[in-house]
Parts: sequence; structure tokens; C-alpha cells
Amino acid sequence: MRVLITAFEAFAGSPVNPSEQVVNAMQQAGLSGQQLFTSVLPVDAHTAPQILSDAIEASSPHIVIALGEAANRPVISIERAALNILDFRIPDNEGNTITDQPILPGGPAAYFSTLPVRAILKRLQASGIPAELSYSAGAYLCNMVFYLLMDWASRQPQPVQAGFIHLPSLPEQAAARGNSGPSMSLETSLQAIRAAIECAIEQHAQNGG
Ligand code: PCA
Repeated sequence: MRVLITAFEAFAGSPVNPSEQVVNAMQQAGLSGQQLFTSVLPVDAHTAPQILSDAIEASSPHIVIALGEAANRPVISIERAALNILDFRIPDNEGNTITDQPILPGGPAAYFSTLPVRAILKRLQASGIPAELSYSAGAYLCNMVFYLLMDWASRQPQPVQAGFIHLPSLPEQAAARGNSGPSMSLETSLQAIRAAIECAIEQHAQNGG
């Protein structure tokens, strides 16, 4: 099976992004028995859509899990819905601050993840990894990529399992911020994403994919 995992580069003044580190570690280790493709997207509203679409075209994936960092969240957030809105609280890495705009004018208000979100939640919790289902991926780059990914998935002749997972910051990021904000180790986030991929592969096989 072809599995595409995307991440984001660092943003908001942090030197690293946990999603990029997870994807780099996965790229090095590979995914046994599957074809793994990875892409690290820019935090740039003008170029991220094309780079996402190039990554999809290059991999023609059965499963896509897009990853990003949610600095204020203490647990793995399995996103359920992408909204058709751009409403940035901070500028992206190229200085664009887009507010009150649709991602796709005339597009549906929202798309749901087609990942087996409940099964992933249960698998993570059973493995001792704190996780939650989240009903908002925000209105910044992560939500944008999630929405565009689901828009692509909705147009495929065969069902694609696609969705978005937000990761907490790494402990070193929380330490550098010097506040009492939450964090999760790279090993735990990596284990979570491996488990999520396993669930999606199992579900895909059950669906006769
Ligand atoms: N998190 C941001 C964008 C890049 C990232 O990793 C977000 O939640 O939109």
C-alpha cells in the first residue's frame, strides 16, 4: 500500500516542528511491507497547496496522514473536520496574514476525515498514549492543508483514507518557552503515528482496498 505522511516546517519562531521530526524519523526507518512517501510542507499559504498536490501526485496514495504541531495541546489530537476558512491569528512564514477568506470559494463548508478516527483513538489509548478526537484543526495552515487534502480525496474514484493529526510540542520546545505549557516526547508521537498508520492500513484492507 502507498502511504503518504506530510509534516510542516518550523513556524512561529520555534526552530523545530515535531511533525517534521516524526516524518524524518519515519523516512529513515521506513514502513515495513508498505511504500512510504513523505513531504515537509512550508508554512506558507501561497506555496503549501502546490507542494501538497505535488506530493499527492508523486505518490498516488491509498492512505494520507497529514501532521502538524498544536503547541497548546497536551495530547495527540485526531482531527475530525476541516473547515473552509482561512483566519490567521499570526502571519505565516512569508508574512501573509489572511483573515475571513474561504480556502476554496464555493467549496463545501467542511469535510470530515476519512481515517478510522475512533479506532485510532482507541488504539492509542490502549497503547498508553494520551489522545483525543478534536473538532477543530484551527483556521491556519494545518486546517488549510487538511481541507485541500480532503477536497482531493472527495474527488477520487476509490475511497482514500485521509486525515490530519496534530501533535503536541516537543519537551525541548516547551522548555525553551519557559512556561508551563504541555509537551510530548518525539518517541511517543512517533509511536502514535505508527499506530495510526497501522489502523488505517487495517481499515483499508477490511474495506477490500
Ligand atoms: N501547525 C500550524 C501550522 C503548521 C503547524 O505545524 C497549524 O496548526 O495550523
